[in-house]
Order: sequence, then structure tokens, then C-alpha cells
Amino acid sequence: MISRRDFFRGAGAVAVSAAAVSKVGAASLPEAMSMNNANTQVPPPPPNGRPFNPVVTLNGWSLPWRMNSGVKEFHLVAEPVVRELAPGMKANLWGYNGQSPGPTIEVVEGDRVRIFVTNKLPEHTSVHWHGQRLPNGMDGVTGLTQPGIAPGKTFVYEFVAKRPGTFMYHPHADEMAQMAMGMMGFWVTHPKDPSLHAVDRDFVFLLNAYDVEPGSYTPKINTMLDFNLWTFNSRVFPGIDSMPVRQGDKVRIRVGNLTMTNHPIHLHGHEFFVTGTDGGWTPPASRWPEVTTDVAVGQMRAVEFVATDLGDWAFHCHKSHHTMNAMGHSVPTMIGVDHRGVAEKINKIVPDYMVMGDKGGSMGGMEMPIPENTLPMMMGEGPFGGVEMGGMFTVLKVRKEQKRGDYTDPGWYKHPAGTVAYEWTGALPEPSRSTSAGGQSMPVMNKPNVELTVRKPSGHGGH
Ligand SMILES: [Cu+2]
Repeated sequence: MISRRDFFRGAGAVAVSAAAVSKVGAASLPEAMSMNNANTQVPPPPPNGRPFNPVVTLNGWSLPWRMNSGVKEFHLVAEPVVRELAPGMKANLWGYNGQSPGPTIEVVEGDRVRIFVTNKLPEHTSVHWHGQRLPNGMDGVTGLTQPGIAPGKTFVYEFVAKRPGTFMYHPHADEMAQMAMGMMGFWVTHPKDPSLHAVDRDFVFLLNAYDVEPGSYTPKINTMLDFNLWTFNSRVFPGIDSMPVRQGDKVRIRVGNLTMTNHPIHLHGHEFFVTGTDGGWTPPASRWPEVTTDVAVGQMRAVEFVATDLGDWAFHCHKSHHTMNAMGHSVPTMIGVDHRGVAEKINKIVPDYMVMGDKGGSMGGMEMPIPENTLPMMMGEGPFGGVEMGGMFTVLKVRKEQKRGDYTDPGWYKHPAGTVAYEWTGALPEPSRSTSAGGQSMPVMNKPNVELTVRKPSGHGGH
């Protein structure tokens, strides 16, 4: 019998008694742990089983297990959850064990794994173990390899985690609805030899997207492309935790994409190599340096770099619409239009009406009331003012003093004197461009002093 203490790995996890989950076979079901908050939970070293270096799930947690006669047993509970997307906004999602996405599952190459899946959703579900080598009947495709898990029922999946690598899990049942509602999770099979592919910090998270109308709580599941909340692990900036690392750390970030579009993931200040996909580790000879890697739908990319340079380095999706939040979508462009006073008038009729500023999209100085339970387009207050970001954005914080294993936010970077972009306050010379012909900076053609020789192409000869 395992003690509660051994089983308990993350702060905020609460045990749900097995009896509350299933009356049948309560004695043999592992406890189902449930997470009650969206903070990053750093897992301690594995309490039993073979050793590995745990990953850190951004705004997520790793699922505890129990060892039962050499088998690693997990208990996933598919259920409706309330997920805080960022302070000020919550969504009614579907997920696993109290949160969405579900907890990260971490095992070691060669482990025999038994996963109990209890369905507390109002419709049937299944779990597909994306990328795994396993018996066909464990692949989790409703109708094809198993019947759906009916509401209230528990199914058991069992296989040997043969291939080390990075995987995902998600339903293969009413997929469009269930994935749009947030049913997904991360899976890492660590190599048998913990020194293989070892890094100092190993971050993981999923890309996901939701369409939640301002003022409402439940995603519109029929949306195909026009989502208004683009998230890292179902969080939007500034609700996404930063990634603190120690200068000189070898860092890996694994990003899985279960949205409906691709995301070019971009890191500032460092180059990285793509060292892994959900198909396995990339051969070293196949790697080239990048600062952006596109993660297509249904793909995982693991990137690695040495955090050489101190600072607060932005890490984000490079699609600019994916770094804005709900209130930035579907608003008209007003650049160059003087609409002072108009917005206030319209606001009296349409309370959630919102317009772009006439000097750009910035909301600076526009104090529009926003509806309940949504987020402004751009937010986040940095040391120099508004960061004007939302959605898929966070910060890699490289610090000299960050202790090994310490993932607490070190605060803002303190720039050495003379290393921050600054305002020029000296005299400005007159611009030295020609304005004689419509402002072009080069002489226009057909002026008397310009001779042009035009040679027309004549046939296909000469080759
Ligand atoms: Cu994106």
C-alpha cells in the first residue's frame, strides 16, 4: 500500500478518493489526483520506479503514479473543469484531473504503464496516445480499435513505453468538440540512461486555442480558424509563467501543437537546434541553427540551446494575431481616422463596442470598458511600460544567480549601465532626400538629363 505522501508530488494536488470515482473495483483503482490551480508545479525527483530528470510543464503539473508489481499505474479522469486562462478570465473547459490541459505523464523507456481512464464527461470519450509504439488495440481510436468509454465508465490502457521521446495524448472520440474544449495532455518517455539527452532545464507545454466570446465562459466548438484566445497550455500572456534559467544552462523546450493552425515559435537573443520531434530525436547531422521553428498541427518540436546571454528574452508565436487576446479580434482598423467622441457615443448603444486607436492599434489612453470575463487585446506591464502582448507570449529569464532547480520568477532583468536603447536628444539634421518630383528619393525617369537605353527582348535566341 502506497502512502499518500509518496503519491503526492505537486503542491495544490488533491486526492480524490477512488471510491468517489468508481464503486466497482475501488480497491484496485489508483487514487485520482486533481489539481486546483493553474500555476507551474515543479515535480520533485521520482519517488519510485527508475530514475529520470523530470520535465517542468508550463502552467501545468506531472501526474503522480503508483507502482503495482512493477507496473507504473496512472489514473486519468476526463471531466469538465474551470480553467483560469489569465487573472480576470476563466473558461468552462473539458480536461483531465481538475485542469486543462491534463497533467503531463512521465515514464521511463521500457516501463510497463497502466493508465486507468475514468469518464466523467456527459458523452463518450477515449484516449489516443499520439506517437507511441503500442498494441493496436491500445491506440484509443473510438469505433476503430475500441468502443467509446461511456459516461461513468473506466477503461484500462496498458502498454510498454518502448520508444523514448515526446508524445501527446488526446481523445479520438467526438474529436472536434472534445479538443476544442481542451482535452489534451503531454507525455514524456525518458531515456533508460538518464545521462542521455540530459539538459539542465526541460520545459514542456502544448499550444491550444479557444474561441470564447467576450462575456461568456464556454468555447464555441464549431470555430475552425478564427479563434480569439491563443494559448500556451491554456494560458494567455500575462498569465503564462516565465521560464527562469541559470546563465550557462543547457535548456530544452518541447512544444506540442494541438490547435487548428501552425505556430512559428520564436526565441529572442539565442539560436537553437531542433533536437526532437514526436517521431524521436533528430540525428545531429540533420540539425541547423534557427531562431524560429514552425510547429505544424499535430506536431511536437523540441528545441535546445545554451542560455548564454543574461536578460529577459521574449519567447512567442510569431503570428502577430496569436499574441493578442479576445478584445483585439474583429475590431475595425481606424488608423488615420479621427473618431474622437464616436466610440463613446456608440458605446452607449453597444456596450462592448471597441475601436482601434487612430495612430495604430495601441489601446494607450483609450479607457474602454470591457465586458465581464474577457481580456484586453494587449496587456502585461513590463519595467518600461506596457508590453502590448497577449496570447502565445512569455519570457525566458536568464540570470547568473538563478539556483539549480529554482523556477521562481527572478523579477525583471537589471540592465548594466549603458546597455539599454535610449532617446537621442541632440540636434536632428535635415533629411537629405530629393523632394523635387513627388518626394521620391531617386530622380524620376524622362528628365532631360537622364538617358535610358531600353533593349526589348527579341525572340528566344542566344541560349
Ligand atoms: Cu501562433
